[in-house]
Amino acid sequence: MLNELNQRFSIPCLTFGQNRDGLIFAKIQTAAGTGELFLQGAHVTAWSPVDHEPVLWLSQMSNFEKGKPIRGGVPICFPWFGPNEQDATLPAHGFARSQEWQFVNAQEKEGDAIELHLETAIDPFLLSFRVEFGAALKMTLKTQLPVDAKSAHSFEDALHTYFSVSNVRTISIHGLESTSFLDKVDHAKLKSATNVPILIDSETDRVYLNTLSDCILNDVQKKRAIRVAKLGSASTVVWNPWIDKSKRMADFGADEWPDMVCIETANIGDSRIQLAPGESHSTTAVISVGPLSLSSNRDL
Ligand code: TA6
Repeated sequence: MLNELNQRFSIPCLTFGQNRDGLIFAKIQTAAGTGELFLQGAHVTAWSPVDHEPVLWLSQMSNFEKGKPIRGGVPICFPWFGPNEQDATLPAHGFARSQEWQFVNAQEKEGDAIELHLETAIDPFLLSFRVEFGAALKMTLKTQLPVDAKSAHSFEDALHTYFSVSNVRTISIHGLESTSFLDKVDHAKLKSATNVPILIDSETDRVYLNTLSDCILNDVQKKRAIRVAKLGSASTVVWNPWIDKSKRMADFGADEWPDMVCIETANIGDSRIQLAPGESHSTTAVISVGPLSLSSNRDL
């Protein structure tokens, strides 16, 4: 399989490798930056635009084993988000992140970018994932319900992006000030808009509702702002496990929580997507890095 991939798809900026547990990954190196993706879960695990520090966070404790989710990067949550409400024995966040995807194609794009295309099937859906590694990281998850499906079906999805930050206690997240949310740290209670940027000072697990807004992650210490733009997504999740939850996760270092925050591009709960036979839906996130764009003072 590895040799076949390297023969069929290898181009100067793309090579395939395999870890000791047999997981195959693609390494990207172009004039626009570097990146990495594992075929298991079509999981982007690294992206660094040229002249920038890594944008995505990956746990030092992560598994890289068959059938186990990777902790960090961009897990794809599908066809449900979080625990399965009907059957608690099913894996959290669905099947997509721990099953092998087929590598379909690699294409060089403008601006020294490269797009990878992968596919998989999760009954009754067909999934296609395209990720462009360039000056920006552009990811699109397309879900199709085949025309011969017997009835309509619905799903939840998320591009569960882990961002690398200098210190989660000093960052601010902008763009959700006027949006109400479900507070999963407080029994999923519905909370009204705070009208201020998000500051993380305790375990945070929020599902922002009915929002098409871009988010800006302002990291003063890293002197950078990360923009998360999106299409086809009506929910945004913001997560940091803080101290206690970090200790309860085996694949997460007890002292790693200050280094990351998740801003997830999703369709969850009332925003779950319903497809009729033959229909499809695309969820897109476009991540870019730039200079601090908002006042460097947290309390705006
Ligand atoms: O996206 C936030 C969340 O749903 C949290 O509730 C937390 O559990 C996180 O995902 C990680 O989930 P995982 O199944 O990867 O441990």
